[in-house]
Amino acid sequence: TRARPIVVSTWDFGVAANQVAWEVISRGGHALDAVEAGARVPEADMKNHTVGRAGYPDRDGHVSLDASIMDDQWRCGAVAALEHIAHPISVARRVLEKTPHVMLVGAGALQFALEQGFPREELLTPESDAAWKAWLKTQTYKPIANSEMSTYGHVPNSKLPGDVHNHDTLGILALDQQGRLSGACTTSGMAWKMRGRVGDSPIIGAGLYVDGEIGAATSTGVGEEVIRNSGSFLVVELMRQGLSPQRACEEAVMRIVRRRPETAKSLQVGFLALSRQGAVGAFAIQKGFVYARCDQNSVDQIIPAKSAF
Ligand code: SD4
Repeated sequence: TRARPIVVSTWDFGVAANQVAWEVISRGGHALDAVEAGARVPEADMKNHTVGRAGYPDRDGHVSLDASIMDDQWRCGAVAALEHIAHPISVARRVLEKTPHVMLVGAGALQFALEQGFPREELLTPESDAAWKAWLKTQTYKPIANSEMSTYGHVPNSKLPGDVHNHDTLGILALDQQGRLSGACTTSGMAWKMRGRVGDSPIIGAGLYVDGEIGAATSTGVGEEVIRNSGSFLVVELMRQGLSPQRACEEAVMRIVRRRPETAKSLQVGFLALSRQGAVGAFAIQKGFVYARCDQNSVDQIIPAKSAF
């Protein structure tokens, strides 16, 4: 039996990623190709300061990118703290395909990318450079919840263009016509992070997890909290125990809220999940998390997620 294909991804800018992923799915392509193609869209977007090229740098001015990709056969690849390569998701895919490893980081990841023929580029745009220099004046590291207009990776109260858009990490999950699931996650991480900081996005089980028998999950928000609760793995495991994708996302979020109530009040974490059967769930700590959905009946849909607060 043919599955009903679907693509979902985090945030409103997931719409553009879904369109490209859907093209792959609708011509009978593999979900893994779909999520990679989708993730490349925000990576190339010069207005998106939280993914790929034009991502905001760390506090020392280095743009350092994290990404992971996984299919339904337990095949996965990831890169962390990768510099000078505009499409970390495609490097993660090469790690999956061409190496005996799952994750490459820093200088080694860059070396591998260059060997694989990816061009070395300057990813810090004049706009991001200006935002970083503005940040250097105060140097306060305080991620603002997305509901405040200025979202993660954005300068609070900044007048710089692009800073009011709700742009964040892209997590994208797809179910193709053959019923194959895959997921991808790509980010420049928290703006003004310490050099060498790695978030949840490239960590299999934290920012992304896919189990072909059950479903897939991905996350956005403050990665430290997601690593702490092995968030995406937790969501999928809860689904294995019989929870719907929606209930699984709720439980994973509420575990953070219950364990660290004071911390949770002021930060955002959101999960997005897709079951093997094509059911979708999403939940976040704070209001403001939305996801984009594309299937045969609905394209370019943006759906607000429910939240704990
Ligand atoms: C990280 N989860 O590096 C990413 C960033 C993000 O909302 O999603 N921000 O922690």
